[in-house]
Amino acid sequence: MKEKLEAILQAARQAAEQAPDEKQIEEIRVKYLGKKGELTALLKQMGSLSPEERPKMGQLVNDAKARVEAVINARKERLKSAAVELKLKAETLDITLPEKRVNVGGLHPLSIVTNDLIDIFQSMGFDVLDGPEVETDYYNFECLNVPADHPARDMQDTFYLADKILLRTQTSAAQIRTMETRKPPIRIICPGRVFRADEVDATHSPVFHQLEGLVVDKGVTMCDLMGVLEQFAHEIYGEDVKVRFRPSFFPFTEPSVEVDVSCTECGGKGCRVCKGEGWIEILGAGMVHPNVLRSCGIDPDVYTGFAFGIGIDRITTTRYKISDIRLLFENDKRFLEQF
Ligand code: 2NM
Repeated sequence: MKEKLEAILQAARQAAEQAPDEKQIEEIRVKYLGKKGELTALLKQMGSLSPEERPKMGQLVNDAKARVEAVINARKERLKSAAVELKLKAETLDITLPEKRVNVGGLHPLSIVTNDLIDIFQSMGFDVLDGPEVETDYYNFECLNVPADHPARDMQDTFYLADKILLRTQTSAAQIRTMETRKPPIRIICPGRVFRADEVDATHSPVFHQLEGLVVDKGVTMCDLMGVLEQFAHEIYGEDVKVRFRPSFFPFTEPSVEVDVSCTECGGKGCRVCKGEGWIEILGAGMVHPNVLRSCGIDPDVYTGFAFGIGIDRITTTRYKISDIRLLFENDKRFLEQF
């Protein structure tokens, strides 16, 4: 019986050590240690032994079972870690591979310029606001001191949606709404889309973009207007440009000015871009008309203010030397990918 035990032990150990995978090691376990296994069978044969031999032999068989079990478990562990290693090897990432190019898109040139303008005015303490694109005649014209017979009110120039309902022709309406609800000091800018029934050509579009600004407080003067706008012109076009204020007229400001910078193309000598003038107009501005303040419930004897309007499309086309404003609205990827 002892020899038989030795032989089984030897065979089990060898089989376990050579088992190629987890399935076969399980089969070996059943073959030797299972209920009908060879070692279990040996235990059952102990009845034929003498009472003195029985415990000794029992001890030997149980030792053998434990040893076979240990060999099997060790082999199981090794097979398991070998499988994990194999899996890891198969899933290895080659981090030296060049990455797949992802097309992430970018900002529209108008958005780039608008963001730059917002940065400049925010750094001077202005809040950014917006308002509805569909406006009433009251907020778009009446409040702004634009008389009923003014040409801007003509159907030819303004998109009317219904009686006294229109697409805003300037962002001033948003500023009027702010003056009605906020108490001075007010320092705001309103960037946004505006609409005019213009004929489309290289410099005109029925949809364009404006950034209007408004400052209202006690003691605000023309000097403040000039200081802020000169600072703005230098930030957007550089310290070297010259800035010029020309008298002008707007119904909502008095006095009114237009602001020019020395031509960014020729430096002021006169060229195709400035049409030989040496100057490029960049914005309109003025001291807010007392009628406008009054219609917003602000006492013009206590408060004064200045306002300005900047054409964002114009700044964008001059900055990037875009020859036709229509390029800004066609969404041609070949154009947009250049920014
Ligand atoms: C311009 C020129 C001058 C302007 C006026 C106002 C308001 F709401 F305060 F009355 N906002 N913007 C203004 C003044 C706009 O655009 C060329």
